[in-house]
Amino acid sequence: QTPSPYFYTTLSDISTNLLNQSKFAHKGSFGHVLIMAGSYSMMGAACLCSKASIRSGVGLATLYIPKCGYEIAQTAVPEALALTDSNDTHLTNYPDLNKFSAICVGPGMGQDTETASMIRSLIKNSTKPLVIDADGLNLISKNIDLLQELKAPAILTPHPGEFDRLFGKSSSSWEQLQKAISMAQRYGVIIVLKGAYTRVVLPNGEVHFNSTGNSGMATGGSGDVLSGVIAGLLARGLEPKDAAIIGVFVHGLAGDLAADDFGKVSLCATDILNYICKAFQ
Ligand code: NPW
Ligand code: AMP
Ligand code: MG
Repeated sequence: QTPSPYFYTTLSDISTNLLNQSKFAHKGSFGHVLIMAGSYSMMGAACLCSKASIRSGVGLATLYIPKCGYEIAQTAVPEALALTDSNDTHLTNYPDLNKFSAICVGPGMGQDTETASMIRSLIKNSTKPLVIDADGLNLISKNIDLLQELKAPAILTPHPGEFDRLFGKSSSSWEQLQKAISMAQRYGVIIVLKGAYTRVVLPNGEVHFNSTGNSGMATGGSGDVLSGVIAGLLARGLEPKDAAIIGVFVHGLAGDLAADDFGKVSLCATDILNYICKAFQ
């Protein structure tokens, strides 16, 4: 009998050993994440994402943003280093990737054609593990076989609308899930199909349904926080599978703890961010 490929992630599945903090640790022990995000009018996404990576225990975070975002980033996320692109309003390039241990690309990035060529080049050249979210996914959807050119492990974090843009519309959420399984296998990527019971789909066909999270999280910026959490864990050195499953679980738990205090109606993405620490505890 073939074992079921379906799993349900609960607290007992989360290995806290993976989050050990050695007494002798220094910030170099916990990786350096590069967050490539933001554009004119969507700097909030870049700030939420980078702050979430820091709350998830990464040693250092560098936020790569268009020039218009420099003062915003330095003020809103003083913990992050800020590096600017040569362009004022959107990203056209990426920095030297050598010193980074993982990269998150896409939140609030916009869909300019120059940003599209930047992401094509990033996908073909990065040997560092990638989290691809939001406009990173929207840009790839115009040329899906780019995923065949990935050199590094990648975690894609689409909401159902982004998933449809990437892989075409499905007639039901079951059909969408089956498509996610075959796409994860075809391209050798992890697909985090977001929503209630977010499904983490692995290239080996396993699907891990998440047990945490609530409808209060259906609010702008929630997903930008999630991609930051996963990227922070990835940069810390977790395997992509663990970063995705634990990241999704912790993000949902932060949302649940925030909803306990503030209620689902008023919950906002900053609340999720501020409860990541309680969730890790
Ligand atoms: P509908 O509404 O149901 O018809 P978009 P976005 C669908 C940035 N942000 N189930 C939905 O369909 C992001 O990072 C910046 C089913 C609609 O068609 C991105 O870069 C913020 N369908 C950029 O904005 C805060 C679903 O998808 C479409 C679905 C655009 O991202 C906000 C909407 O999605 C935001 O994060 C679901 N669960 N969810 C900032 N403060 O800087 C969505 N859809 O067009 O991809 O827009 O997700 O807002
Ligand atoms: P995004 O659409 O990219 O901002 O992502 C939304 C985030 O909020 C994802 O992590 C979703 O899983 C989460 N979310 C949205 N709606 C719900 C819901 N009804 N139940 C649980 N989580 C949700
Ligand atoms: Mg999003």
